[in-house]
Amino acid sequence: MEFKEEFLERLKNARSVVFFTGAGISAESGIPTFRGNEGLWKKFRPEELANFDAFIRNPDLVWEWYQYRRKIVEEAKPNKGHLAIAEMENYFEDVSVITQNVDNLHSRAGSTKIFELHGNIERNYCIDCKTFYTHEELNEAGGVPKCKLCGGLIRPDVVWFGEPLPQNVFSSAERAARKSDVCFVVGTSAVVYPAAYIPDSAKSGGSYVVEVNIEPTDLSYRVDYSITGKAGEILPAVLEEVKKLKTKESK
Ligand code: BJW
Ligand code: ZN
Repeated sequence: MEFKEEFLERLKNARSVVFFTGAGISAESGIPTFRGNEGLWKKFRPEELANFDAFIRNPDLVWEWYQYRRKIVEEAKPNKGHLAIAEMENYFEDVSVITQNVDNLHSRAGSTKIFELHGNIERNYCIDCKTFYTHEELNEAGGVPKCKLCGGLIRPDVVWFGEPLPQNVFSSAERAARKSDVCFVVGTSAVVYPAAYIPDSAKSGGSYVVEVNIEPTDLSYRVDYSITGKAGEILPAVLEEVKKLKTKESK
């Protein structure tokens, strides 16, 4: 695979690298994206399911939707894209993963510095007393579980529309993006805010922004380099280049 010379030069000199990821990076692990032809939203309308009011109106339905997705996630494995990102930690001083995904696959692939902007489907908490529950602690027979301490409804620890992102996570992610030398934007339509500001933060700090996607997005005209292709193919090829560049450097 041939890459632009300017990109290779920036990679060679980079100390700090950020990967900002979306649902597309997990597509090759068999997890449906949100807005593609096979997207999750095609089968379930987001306004019916991914907001707090919908949960209060019909908690069993929303809980069932997350149970269905949890099963897909549990059976999925990190793919070559996730693994290539994790391996980058061997070649750069500082690697951060800023993800919109709730599937935990970056962690399972071995990445160590991860900012989860939209939460994690493996965690749950009580909407009233905020006690956290792992999956094993919940009795899931018969719809949405109730809190053992106060009887409140248990919800997944994810960020729904109209809810704020975890503030400290988002500001740390913005800082990491701003100080990065190269920022990869992988498998996201970049239409959901404020997460979609991350590439702009990177750019404003002088980072070289590289998009990896199977098709053009709203962001494509604003990045330094747009690479068209599957994350599971492009990222391992980038890793191979990095290995070559970093070996040359040490000679
Ligand atoms: C591949 C591939 C392969 C496929 N290889 N590529 C302006 C500023 C701020 C906010 C707003 C704003 N305008 C509107 C808002 C409000 C709203 C918003 O952004 N709406 C827009 C949709 C219009 N934002 C919010 O409500 C956010 N909160 C907020 O603003 O709070 C304000 C507040 C402050 C103080 C108090 C109270 C409130 C919250 C947003 C939460 C989003 N949540 C979800 C659900 C998470 C839980 C769950 O998973 O169920 O997050 S929605 C969904 O979209 C999910 C995703 O993380 C997110 C992004 O989707 P993503 O990852 O980009 O996926 P897709 O499917 O869109 O794209 C996949 C891409 O992959 C495609 O491009 C493919 O081509 C590509 N691809 N295969 C490479 N193999
Ligand atoms: Zn409770």
